[in-house]
Amino acid sequence: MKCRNRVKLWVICGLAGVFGCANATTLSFDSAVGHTGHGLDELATTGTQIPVSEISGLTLTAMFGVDGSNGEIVEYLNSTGSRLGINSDLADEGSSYFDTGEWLGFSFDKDVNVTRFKFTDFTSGDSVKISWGTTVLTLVDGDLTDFNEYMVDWDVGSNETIRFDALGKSGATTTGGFGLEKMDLTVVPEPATFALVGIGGALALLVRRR
Ligand SMILES: [Ca+2]
Ligand SMILES: [Ca+2]
Ligand SMILES: [Ca+2]
Repeated sequence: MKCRNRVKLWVICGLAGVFGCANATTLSFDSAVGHTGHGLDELATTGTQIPVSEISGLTLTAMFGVDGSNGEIVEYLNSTGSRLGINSDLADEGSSYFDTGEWLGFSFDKDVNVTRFKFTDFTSGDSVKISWGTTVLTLVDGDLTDFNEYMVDWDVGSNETIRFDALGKSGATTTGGFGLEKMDLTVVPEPATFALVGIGGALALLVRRR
């Protein structure tokens, strides 16, 4: 291989590392220390910002509420050893599940690429609407993998909201409602990173040409 071609290959590989080959990070919404769910547990004020435990420097804003005509309120977000749910004053709701009418929204302070949502106790009759911008997914049990996952490829801009609305079952048992367990995402590199990669590539070319 000619020297210049080899340099091009290095630059391409470097760019691939930045753009395509980075592994997504899993955010876990259970209550274990070191998981983002730990910071969300017992949050009672919508619009609260918390650090994302698994990604240094990334901040999440959590919004939540209950859609209904009777003035129900969310008492607090509730994470357990396996999932995140909502404790509301809806009658007969599951305090660590998403029951019909309960909703949760996430936004991040950086652009992110979201690739996976994973739920728990998502059983026949459960349904979730996941919306982001003009994208609206209404999912039932059969739409998820055997592991209660759903894959997407969403470039979510900073401060855009991903919202989960529980549409299906309710009730204080594992057959009613569902929990949110995990979410995979990658922080999109900022322009400064692109510039550094570009400068690095140009320098490599100059050095090799001499
Ligand atoms: Ca809890
Ligand atoms: Ca609930
Ligand atoms: Ca269920």
